[in-house]
Amino acid sequence: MRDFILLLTFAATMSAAPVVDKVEPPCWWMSHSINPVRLLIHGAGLSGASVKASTKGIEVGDPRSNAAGTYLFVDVTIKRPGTQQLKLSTADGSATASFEALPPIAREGRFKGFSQDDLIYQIMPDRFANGDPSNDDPEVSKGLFDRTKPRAYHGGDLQGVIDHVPYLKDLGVTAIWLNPIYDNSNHQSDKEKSQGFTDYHGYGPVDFYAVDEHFGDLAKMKDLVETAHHAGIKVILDMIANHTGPHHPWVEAPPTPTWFHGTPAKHIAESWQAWTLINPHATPLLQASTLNGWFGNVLPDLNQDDPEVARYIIQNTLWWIGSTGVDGIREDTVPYVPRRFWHDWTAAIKKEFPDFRVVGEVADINPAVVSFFQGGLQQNDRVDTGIDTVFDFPSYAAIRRTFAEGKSVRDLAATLAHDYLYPNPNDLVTFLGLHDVARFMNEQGATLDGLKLAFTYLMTSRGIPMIYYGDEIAMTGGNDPDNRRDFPGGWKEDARNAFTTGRTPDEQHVFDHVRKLAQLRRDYPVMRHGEMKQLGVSDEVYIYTRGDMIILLNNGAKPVRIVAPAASGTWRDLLEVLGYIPVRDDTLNVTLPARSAAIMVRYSP
Ligand SMILES: [Ca+2]
Ligand SMILES: [Ca+2]
Ligand SMILES: [Ca+2]
Repeated sequence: MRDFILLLTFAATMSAAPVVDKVEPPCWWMSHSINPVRLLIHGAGLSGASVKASTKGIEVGDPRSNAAGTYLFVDVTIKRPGTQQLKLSTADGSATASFEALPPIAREGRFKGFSQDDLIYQIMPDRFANGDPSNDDPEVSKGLFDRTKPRAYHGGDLQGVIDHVPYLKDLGVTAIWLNPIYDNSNHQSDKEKSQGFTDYHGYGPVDFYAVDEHFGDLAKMKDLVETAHHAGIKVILDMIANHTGPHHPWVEAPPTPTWFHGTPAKHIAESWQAWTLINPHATPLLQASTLNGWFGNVLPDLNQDDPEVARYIIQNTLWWIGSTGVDGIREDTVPYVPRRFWHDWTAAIKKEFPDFRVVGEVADINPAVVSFFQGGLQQNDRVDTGIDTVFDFPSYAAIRRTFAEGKSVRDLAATLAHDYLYPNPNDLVTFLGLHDVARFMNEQGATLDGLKLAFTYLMTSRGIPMIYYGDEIAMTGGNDPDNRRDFPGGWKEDARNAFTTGRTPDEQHVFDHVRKLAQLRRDYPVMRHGEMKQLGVSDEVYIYTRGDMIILLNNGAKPVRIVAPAASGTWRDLLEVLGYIPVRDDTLNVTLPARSAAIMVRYSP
């Protein structure tokens, strides 16, 4: 046996003819702002290889291999579209690899960005709808698919999203954010195997140039974007630049020695110390556990200070945008990446796709931390990230305290006092739930009336509102993964279908309210663009305006008399709680029922 192993080793050393198994990116466009594009070719025996193209449609630069001969970096300039066979030759032999030179990117109706005119809907593809049962369990023996286990794959996919575009359109959604669709590992985590611990959520990529086979493929993703665009719905893709999944092949054999911060055996443990990132007195040493640590102490941390890593990520982002036609990106774990990288990354995106927009995840409830990462301003490090907007976690926390727990509404009003910190507070993406927090309805004290008030606030206050799938039907669920239950009716074997006629009365009640708010937001531009001004606030009552619209919220358990300045004439409550109200002496004087809201506009018959 020992001799046999020696023989194999010997054979491996001798048979050094080059082998190629992957070219990244697999294609690129003519007339692109990145031209030449840098290819990362993976294989074996690539040391000292020369690279020749099969036609004059592309020009090939001087290749460089890593020490192990497993990766080759080579620049290609695209002159004409067409399929290329790249021939890689060494003294020991040659190999070929395909690369597609594409015509210039088609732009019509694509890369549109998102704005205050939009209503975003977040979908976790594995948990929304199963449109293609044939992809549920690609590797049956591994047992990754099991709807009874909260951390296993449940079978939801891109076809399921396509199938429910009419539902989203009817609800009034104008943009969808999909959690990551990259190919994730087909390993189950060794710990907690009984729970079916998989990467169904998409945040552990093992291939940055492929769609996970549980969700579909690149062609299916293009279908999804086209179908959504046809319905007037934009698409926001979730992307990750901070880390890879623990099973990415780079972890065992990185393309450069500095590809990652550390190795599985020796790396910095991640510890979230956001204050070090915004603090002018903090040293790089103090920031290292947040910036360079392995997220959750599990996910290998990419080193964006290695220029090859930075270039790889930038090209990868532009490849996904160009290949799919998406309109925006939701970028994961923004604070854990050097801000200088974000500056370069957003500049590269905007150069090619000027209307494109990025929303960054800064999961912190301190506005001083969150605002630091919104682009449009150089902060104390002289860096402008260029990231268009960020999620409004501080408001989210206040919305929960106010409308779920029933605490004083002053807290919510006071949160907006920090808006002066943001380069652009009106573009913040606001929400009352998302995939990383327990559902609104699971908060202590949460009621349907509270949820409706929270939605009214969300859709009438400043920002770009976002709905987490299922909150529009008051879905319940505790912390991750319980907050990611399957949408009822997304699977044909489900007992009822809440996408159509199978809603319970409570679900229908909230759904109708959210749909109504979405319609109002569509029909009344001031709800999207009107300046937000606070007129009055007490423990129970919040009165504010959007342009010439007045919003009244009563978060208290009793009816309350509200007096507010308003032009004389007839006013009307768009939510139909108060009906038509005559206003005299420029004073609105109404009684608002317990835990309800009114959206007042001037009525002109
Ligand atoms: Ca499926
Ligand atoms: Ca996979
Ligand atoms: Ca990092």
